[in-house]
Amino acid sequence: MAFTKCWLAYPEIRGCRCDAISLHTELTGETIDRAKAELAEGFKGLYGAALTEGDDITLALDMALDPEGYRLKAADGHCTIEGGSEVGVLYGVFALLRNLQTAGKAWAQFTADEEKAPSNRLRMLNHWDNMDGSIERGYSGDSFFFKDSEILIDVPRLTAYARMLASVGINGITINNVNVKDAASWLITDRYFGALQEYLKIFTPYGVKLYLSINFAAPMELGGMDSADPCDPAVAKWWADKAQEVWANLPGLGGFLVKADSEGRPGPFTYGRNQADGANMLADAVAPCGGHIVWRCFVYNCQQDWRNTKIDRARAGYDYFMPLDGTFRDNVTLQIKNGPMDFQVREPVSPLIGGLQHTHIAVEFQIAQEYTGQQRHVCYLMPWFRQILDFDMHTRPNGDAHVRALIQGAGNGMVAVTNTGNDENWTGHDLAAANLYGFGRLSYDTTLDPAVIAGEWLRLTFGNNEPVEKTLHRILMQSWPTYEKYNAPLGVGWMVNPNYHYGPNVDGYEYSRWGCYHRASFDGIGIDRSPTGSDYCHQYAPELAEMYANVETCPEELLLFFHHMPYNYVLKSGKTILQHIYDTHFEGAEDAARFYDEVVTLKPYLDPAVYARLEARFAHQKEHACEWRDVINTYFYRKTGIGDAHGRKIYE
Ligand code: GCV
Repeated sequence: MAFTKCWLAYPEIRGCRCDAISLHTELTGETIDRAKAELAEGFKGLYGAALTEGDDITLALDMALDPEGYRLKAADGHCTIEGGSEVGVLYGVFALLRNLQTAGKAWAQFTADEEKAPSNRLRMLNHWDNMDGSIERGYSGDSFFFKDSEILIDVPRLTAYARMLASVGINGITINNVNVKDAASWLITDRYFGALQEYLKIFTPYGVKLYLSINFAAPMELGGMDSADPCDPAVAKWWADKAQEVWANLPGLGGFLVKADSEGRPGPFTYGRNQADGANMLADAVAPCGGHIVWRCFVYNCQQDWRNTKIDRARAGYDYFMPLDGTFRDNVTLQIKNGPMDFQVREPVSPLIGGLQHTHIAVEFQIAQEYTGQQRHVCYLMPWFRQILDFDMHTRPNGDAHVRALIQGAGNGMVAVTNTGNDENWTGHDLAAANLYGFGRLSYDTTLDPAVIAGEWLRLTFGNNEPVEKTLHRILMQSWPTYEKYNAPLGVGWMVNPNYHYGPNVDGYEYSRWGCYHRASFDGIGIDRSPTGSDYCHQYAPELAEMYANVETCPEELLLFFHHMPYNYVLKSGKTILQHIYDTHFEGAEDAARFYDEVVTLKPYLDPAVYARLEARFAHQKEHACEWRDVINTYFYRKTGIGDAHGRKIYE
């Protein structure tokens, strides 16, 4: 299937054409070849210029730089790009091409003086692609990795993807779903080594390490053993031999990603072992091969009884993993979802992120928008991710405990469940590509301003096109607050259709086994997570625990996450909770209608195919936001019998 070039289209910088720009380098190798090819393509698009030999641009190494860092200097038509390694040089080349576009200047006028090192070592995407070609929580077509239990080797598409990832500094991908099903268990066998070697050839020169999700019970499924007990020496030996075989065939493989004891997946609990027993056994198996184990912390009881108000799913990650701090091997990273629940539009930062002091961690984000509009609603998530990175966990009395600091250093980083599929535009909604671009940029530099990232992405994608840039920038920046307005109120989450997770269904999860309740009654709503309830709030450092425990100091956007509150409780705005619910839902639907009206004005300035896709998505969002508004407002009207203070229509 044809595909767009996304932010690597290199649209012409108008009025700045030149015949040639020349390059000199003594460096050689595959990564440098990719860097040169990128410059050639970029200059052809931006300036109509050929890349020739000469000294306009020099590529070199400077071992004093971070291995994935670069230094870019440009003035008077001359530019030097130095990298701490060949990949650093490649990143510098992408930085040059990006900066040229955002500056929008002629080559001779362009100046730069920038030195960068990545904020995080691990900057990874997780694909939830199944080997039948479907994608769990995929909203942009089918997998471009798999189909009918085979690995697809679509070199142009894979190469385009590797370029996109490298251009924003992503350095790892897991290609198969963490729910390892069917043929996927066999990815670590000779059935698939040949095809995976082709993947290594494509991704490695771009600095992107390949990872595989594995089935913890593989010794049983593949090895015919009767146990997968991590403390059984025969199981450990099976994995050690397997690792030797895998790395002998797939040299350069990054490692394995594991979802164990979660939502029906096998894991160490089956054998009375803990999560560290499982992770460390695998870590020891892969260590001689230089392998890395990324172990997910999304472990909770998904067979809960809603009648039991003592169990709190939010507590689970911390309760299971915190006692194990310091016991994980050095080549293990614990991958922790950004919040304690599951990618809701608003959640507190997971206390486990701050709690663990002696364990490598990566924060897991989701750009697939499972609960934030599924790439049919616009929801630019970087403002939300940036808030999370900026959050101070207060867990290092003498040091920096902002999330962004806690994920620095070896073995740590950021991961996103990705939003790509084989749709022509990669991400279904054209604006969802801003989340892929943005996640990469933010993981490389956690201090970047989400508004700046959005501006870059727009300029790179649409060229210098003022009406488009201005309008879409405004929409992107308002999109997450808007989505939150017409979604579940004040941090309580989960008012969605079960399984599908799209569209409003206030009680969809209320009486189920999944542990995600809002406990709305005739007089109030929210979960008591203070000491009178589950006391989840004491999983945080004392300052935060106190803040969350007290209704006066609890941030209002999370009030119902932490407290069961009466509908007539008056918020700082002077409105009751009930009126706040009504107002935000009316406003959210109005915002969505305005987005549509604004997008329609862009018709003359957009490529017709892009416009048609955008118009259809925004029309749907506008209508669907009304559905959200009406379902939620009606629900609370029926619970309370109290109407809108401004007399607006609430259905009965
Ligand atoms: C891959 C949520 C999603 C599941 C997903 C799971 C996870 O529960 O709905 O589709 O499974 O998270 O993160 O493992």
